[in-house]
Amino acid sequence: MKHYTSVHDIDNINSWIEEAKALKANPLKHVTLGQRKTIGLLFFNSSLRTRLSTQKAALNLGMNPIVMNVSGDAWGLEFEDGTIMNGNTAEHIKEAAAVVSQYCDIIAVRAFPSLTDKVKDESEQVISAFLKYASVPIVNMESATGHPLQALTDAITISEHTKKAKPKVVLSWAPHVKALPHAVANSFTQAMQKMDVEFVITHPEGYELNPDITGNTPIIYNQGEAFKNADFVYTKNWSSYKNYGKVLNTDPSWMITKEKIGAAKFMHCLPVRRNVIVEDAVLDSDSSIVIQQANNRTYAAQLVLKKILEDL
Ligand code: SN0
Repeated sequence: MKHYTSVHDIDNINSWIEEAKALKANPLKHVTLGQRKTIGLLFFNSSLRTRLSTQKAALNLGMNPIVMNVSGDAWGLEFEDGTIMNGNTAEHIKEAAAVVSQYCDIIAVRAFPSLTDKVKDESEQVISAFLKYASVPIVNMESATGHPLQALTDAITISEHTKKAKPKVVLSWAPHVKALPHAVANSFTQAMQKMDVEFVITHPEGYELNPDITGNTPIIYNQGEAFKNADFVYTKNWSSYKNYGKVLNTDPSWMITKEKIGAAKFMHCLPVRRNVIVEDAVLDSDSSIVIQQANNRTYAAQLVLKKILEDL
């Protein structure tokens, strides 16, 4: 594999899940594959799981990770072509990506959307510029519209925890005080569409995700109805897509409670706001598999890096 920027780069999700489970069973099996290879992790935004699990994955493959908080520590980067750079940006992505490519065999990038400029966000300005100007493989560690490492993790976790051949999986919106990206929900939707699951989405009206992504997936505006016979309730807040980046609703009746989810397992990519997105009683019970889910971040990343290293 050359790059991993979207769920569409997963050619066969079932075989990827099995490969990831094998890595989890024997994480150091390929510890010489990445020897003397460097991965650069570039963060334009905060991270806990992605930053640590991707380093852990690289170390399990014998790679050397180097990490930078680009927005805090690097020069202000310019992404527009032909600009007179007499403002706040000191370095163009053309030079930056070319330079970092000389230090790294793989570059992984996290860059969230503006949530103010839909056209710019959908153009995936940052990840596209790295794809264009870097000369090494690029891994998406959450971009404006997708979080494919998280989605692969989620697919692995559902496969590990399901008791049925075809479980019912519900993606539920939940309230949040801030405007959050669509990336996790988008990639989760794309992953579930590739898996053999009964998949439905529930959210208040006005919170429809990009219809090009949801496609034929059923959208049920009544959360209780959507949760009937659910095996997995995957929860995430996102801001409005139609009324781009706006918080239309913080209705606490959409919060996930123990009563609502019944016997279903609770999943969330984390970080999660307790008693806003989900009540303590869920997170502090066996219904929650968020910790096990986060552990799988390492093996999802390790599988992706392994596939890239094998094609270097
Ligand atoms: C990010 C998001 O895309 O929603 C990252 C998730 C992996 N989440 C947040 O920004 C949460 C911030 C907050 O204040 O709760």
